[in-house]
Amino acid sequence: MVISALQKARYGYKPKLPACLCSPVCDIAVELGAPTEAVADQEEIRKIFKLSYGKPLATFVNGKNEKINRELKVGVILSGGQAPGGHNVIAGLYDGLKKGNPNSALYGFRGGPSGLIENKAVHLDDALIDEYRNTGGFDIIGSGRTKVETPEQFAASLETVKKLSLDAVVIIGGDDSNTNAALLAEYFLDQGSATQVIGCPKTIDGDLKNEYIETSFGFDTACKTYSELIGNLGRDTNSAKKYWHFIKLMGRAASHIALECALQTQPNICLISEEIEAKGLSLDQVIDQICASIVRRAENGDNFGIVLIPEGLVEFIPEMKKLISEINDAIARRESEFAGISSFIDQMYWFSHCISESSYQILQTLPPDIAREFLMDRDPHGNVQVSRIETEKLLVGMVEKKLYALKQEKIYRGKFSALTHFFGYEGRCAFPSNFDADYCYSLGYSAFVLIAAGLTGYLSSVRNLTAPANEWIAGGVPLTMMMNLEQRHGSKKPVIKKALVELDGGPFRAFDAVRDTWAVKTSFLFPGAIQYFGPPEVCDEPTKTLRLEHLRG
Ligand code: FBP
Repeated sequence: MVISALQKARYGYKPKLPACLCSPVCDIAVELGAPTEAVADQEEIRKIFKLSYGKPLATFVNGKNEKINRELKVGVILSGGQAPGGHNVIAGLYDGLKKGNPNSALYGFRGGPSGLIENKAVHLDDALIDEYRNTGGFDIIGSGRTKVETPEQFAASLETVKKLSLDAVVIIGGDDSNTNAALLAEYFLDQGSATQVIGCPKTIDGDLKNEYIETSFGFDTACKTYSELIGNLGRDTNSAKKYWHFIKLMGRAASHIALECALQTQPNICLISEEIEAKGLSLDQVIDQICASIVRRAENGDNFGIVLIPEGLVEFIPEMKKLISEINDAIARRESEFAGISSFIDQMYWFSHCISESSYQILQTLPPDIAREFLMDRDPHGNVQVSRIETEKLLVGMVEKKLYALKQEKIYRGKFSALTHFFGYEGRCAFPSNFDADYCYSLGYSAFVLIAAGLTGYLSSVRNLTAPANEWIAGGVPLTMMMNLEQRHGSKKPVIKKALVELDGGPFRAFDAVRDTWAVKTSFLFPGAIQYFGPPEVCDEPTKTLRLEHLRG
């Protein structure tokens, strides 16, 4: 195999672990706290998770652990979108298992949850694990978005774990995948199976977090990668002074990525979906905001700038949200009928009868290419695929129209030339930053300790993340503790609560305090590429989001 010089150098990187996990495994004890409750809808959640509800928090401490050396067989799944550090979760889990007992075995399920359902297991050994240490991507076993939801899929998953005699399954995924992990843990218990289920918090979107999960892995590296690119564009446009760059950033519903990148690069404008929803702003009002900055900068002779747009924006603008939800409902209600309509014109005609008049009018006023993107297939969770809607192009088109009108009124005298970008896939498989490499390895190692302790229905948790790694606190959080009921596909379902940007939170307040200045005055920062070797203040610094959230705590 031919590898790059950086890949070779990263093989030699030894991820840092919390002090409690550096001891020999027989000296890592598990301390259990008091029983826990779900964040909301406790009675309903308790009824759904009869056997796994309300488990105590687990914290690892120094002390004797006699159970940790038993031989274990574990299966691991990478679920959902790629996030830098996934390979290190698997490496940490593997190393923990082998330290516990050299005869323990780890199997990877290929292609995500479908690998568990269809028993596509691959035995992971030293040679394979070593090939992927500290590298980005999920290619060691692949990932997928299949949801374990039908009785047949649950039964097939049980069949697989029985066939492989697995002691545990580790699911590395986001909020939906870990909701699935909780349901699977409950199902196994209900079926009298001893197979445990442990989750690990993954997603570049950064929306799987709470008091005990300070961040999901991958957010750090992805934001630093996008910020490098945004900084480069900032410097380019500050040199040539002729383009406005409209940059859409991944993140699905939450605007955490856009906000973190704004804090790292200081663009002229960063839209925050959660704020737009809270203020009930229409699309026209959002355009007015962008144009206000363009006009003011043009008055200073600055006909260039940077605009950051969160991927999920359209779902937070009231009239667009209504449109999307009506489209979703119409498709869900008459799925097979809709699937039979192939041409865009016929689809539009179909919707003219299936959604409200006001929503249909909006759909009609969208440029045809964008309207087509609104009608594309939903993901397996029934969500619109926001990564495929070119919001950045929609905004540029509307801004051009508005500026033309302002020119007629002699309010705007500048020159507007825009370029659009979408940064998402570019950051999901980057070499994990030192932070993500260390965090992920610790999460995987902690998953092993939770399994050895016989726990099920837990999410691996590593906290105190703004401190040096040896001061991190490791343990596990019961999955039911993070749940509430939400409307999904027409009925209330237990789900892990998604963490959106909090408008009274440290990161947003820090941004709010300076954004008016950035809107007019060029204030770009150029963070540069992620550094893997060098002083800790350059290589190990966590995200600004994490620092600012900790300040509040
Ligand atoms: P996860 O929530 O599964 O981690 O995926 C996040 C994400 O990268 C979003 O930011 C984006 O909207 C979506 O995945 C894209 O999905 P796909 O990889 O299926 O195109």
